Order: sequence, then structure tokens, then C-alpha cells
Amino acid sequence: MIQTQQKIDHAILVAFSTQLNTHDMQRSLDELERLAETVHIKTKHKLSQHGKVASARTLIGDGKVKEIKFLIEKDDIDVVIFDDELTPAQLRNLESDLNVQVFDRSFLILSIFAERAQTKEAVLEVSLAQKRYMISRLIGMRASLSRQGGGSYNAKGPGETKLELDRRKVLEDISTIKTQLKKIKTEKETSRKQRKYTQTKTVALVGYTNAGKSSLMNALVKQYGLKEHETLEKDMLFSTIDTKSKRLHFDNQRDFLLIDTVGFISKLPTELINSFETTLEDVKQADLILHLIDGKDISLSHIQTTTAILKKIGADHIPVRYVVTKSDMLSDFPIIDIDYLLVSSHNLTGIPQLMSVIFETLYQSFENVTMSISYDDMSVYHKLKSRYKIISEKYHEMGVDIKVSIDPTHLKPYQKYIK
Ligand SMILES: Nc1nc2c(ncn2[C@@H]2O[C@H](COP(=O)(O)OP(=O)(O)OP(=O)(O)O)[C@@H](O)[C@H]2O)c(=O)[nH]1
Ligand SMILES: [Mg+2]
Repeated sequence: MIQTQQKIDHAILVAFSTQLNTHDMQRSLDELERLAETVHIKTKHKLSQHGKVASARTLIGDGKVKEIKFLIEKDDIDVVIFDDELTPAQLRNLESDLNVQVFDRSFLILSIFAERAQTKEAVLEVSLAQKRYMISRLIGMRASLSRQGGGSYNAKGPGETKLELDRRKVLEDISTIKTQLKKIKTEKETSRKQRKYTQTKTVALVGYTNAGKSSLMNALVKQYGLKEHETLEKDMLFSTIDTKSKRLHFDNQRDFLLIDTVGFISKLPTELINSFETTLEDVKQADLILHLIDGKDISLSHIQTTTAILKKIGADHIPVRYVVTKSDMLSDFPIIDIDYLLVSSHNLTGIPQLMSVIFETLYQSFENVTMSISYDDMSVYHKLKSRYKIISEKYHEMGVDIKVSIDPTHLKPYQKYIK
């Protein structure tokens, strides 16, 4: 249930670290500010604190708590958001000290996902992640949820499910959602098997949120796709939550499926990664990963975060090509220590080159083989036609000569037909 009247809440953002330097903490807080913006929370102050050890009671030190309390009263603050995960006890103590709603980055990301999810699969996955998050923090969240804020970050979030706070009920829900997701997974598995049978290759677009994945998908679909709906591209963190796939063609060669999926971000809640198993399975099963790097905001830590998440979900065995986006906004080639292709989804520079690279990678091992099949063996002809790309076919009295694009390791059953 999305609340209609959109009240703007004012927030203080807080980062605490024992390791990060001030610059990195600031960057992380800037990103937290953008995340908050997406759920209509306006940031009034960004505070950071270094410490040798985190306080078990409130994460930050007593002095910082007092400073925040002062700012809350001075500027009429509604919510305090922490950049790092809070323990249930810290959450409870901070709320009672500060007397406003307190939550952490994970809760915020989960709320954004809940607001954006559209497909049944994504809705279930987000809901699973929220419930897993709740179960580990039930005690701490009780206070927070009893004081509901006005912003949409409470809309579809755990806020409306106060009654469900009963642990047993949440556990039951988790098991129901898991069963439903299992069903979807099986269905997807079937279509994936079909794709494998028909030799359809898949390419997954991955990258930090806002890197330009959906824009690249749209640009490629416009040029090489069948007429289909476009994917929402927006200057907003996490505009895409649901996986979308489109079929692309290139000249007379084979086609492939392009998959656009959820963006990555640092400190992505573990509950989300675990719950997005079904969605991320598409990435795990891809034949090629295009790792997109935002040309407008090149950041080594974004690249590392994306690589680390790929590893975490078990997709680090898949070939990767790096693609730097938004070249129309760059005056020079970015200097980074990896091989990359430079593209613009706006003026389409580099797009044909990218397509060539995709095809080289996907079909490099494929060969064009000519076979002669008699009319008595038409079942073989139909089998080949359903599984492989037929480049040309010529009929004559005895049968048909066909040229097939085929992976050489698949040739064994067809040896006697090869010319
Ligand atoms: N100038 C320019 N802007 C681009 C280009 N590609 C993407 N953008 C802009 O970058 C912003 C983010 O693009 P998206 O395609 O939504 O990014 P995404 O990676 O799908 O983001 P999420 O779905 O939020 O993870 C949008 O404002 C786009 O218009 C490009 O080639 N040139
Ligand atoms: Mg997107």
C-alpha cells in the first residue's frame, strides 16, 4: 500500500568507521543521500566519526549522540539514517536516546527495492529479504516500527506489517515465499534448458547502480532488437529491480538474449543477495557478462564492489568484458588499469564494436559446416534447424545441402552428413 500524500522527511545521515578515510566516508554518505532522495527523504546534515572501536551501545560515541540530538531539535529532523548496519540493541538505544525514527542503509535499500519491485518474482524476493532482515532484528525494530514515519520508505516496508512481528508468523511467511519462489525457479529452469537446447546464448549486463545498463539495453534493442517495450532508464539509484531479457540479432548470424538486471551497490544487504537468488541465477547462467562502468563517475571501488558481488553469487567463472559508458560526456579516454570498450548509449558511439566483441566471444568456437541430408533423413534436418542457425540451404533431387553454424563439439551425431 503506497501512501498517497508524500510528506518530505528531513534526515541526518551518520557514518562511523574504524578504517575508512574521511574522503571515502564522505563518498559513502553522498551515496546514502541519493538513496534517501529516492524515497523522498531530504538530507539536512551528514556526520561522520572515526573511532578505534564501535560502541556496542550506540555505535557512535556519546558526544556524537549529543550532537545529533541537538541538531534534531534545532532543525526539526524526522529520521536518522546510519550508513552501516546497526545491531538490534544499537537501534533500540539510539531510538530511545534520540526519540526519532532510526534505521540503517540496509533497511533503506530494502525499502527502495520494495517500492520498485514489479514482477511477481522481484516482489517475492524483496519480501523474503525484508522478512529475513526483520527476523534478525525483531527486538530492535519493535520500537522503530511502532513510530511510523510519513515517508514512502515505510510504504510497502515492514512498517505496515506490525502484526506480523510475531516471530513464528514471519518464519511461516518466509517458508511460504520460498515455496512460491521455488516454483518460479523451476519454471525458469525449464525455459533455460530450452535455451540451452536451442543453443541460445545469453549476455548479462551487470554493474553498479546507475552505470547505464538499462540505457545500453535500450540502445541495443533499438538497433538490433525486435520492436518491444523499452526499459525504464533514469538518473536514479535502483531504477531497475526486475530482470528483463530481449532478443538481439546481428546481420545473418545467430541471435542472443540480453539480460538487464538489478544494479549493485556497496554494502548491499546480505539478505538481498541471498533472496535475489532466482533473479541472479540469470547472471550465473550467462555466457558472457558485460561489466558496465559509469564513465561519468569512474570509481575503482564501484568496480571492486561489482566484482566482489559477482564472486559472491558464484558468477566469477563467466567471461567478462568491461564497458565504460556515457562516452558522450567524456573529453578523453578514461585511464583505468583494465581493458575496456567505450560506448555511448546516447549517440551510439562504440555500439557496433561492442556487438562485434559480443559475437566474437559468444561464437568464436562456432564453425560453418556444410551437410548433405537425404529426403529420407528429414528428421535430422528438422533437428538441426531447431537447434542451430542455418546459414543457407539448397534443395536438389536427392535431398538438401545445408550450411550450419555449429559448435564443433556438437558434430559427432552428424558426421555422416558432413560434406
Ligand atoms: N549522457 C549519457 N547519459 C547516459 C548514458 N547512458 C546512461 N545515461 C544516463 O545515466 C542514468 C542512469 O542510466 P540507467 O540506464 O538507468 O542506469 P542503470 O545502470 O540501468 O541503473 P539502475 O537500474 O538504477 O541500476 C540515466 O539518467 C541515463 O540517461 C550515455 O551513454 N550518455
Ligand atoms: Mg536499470
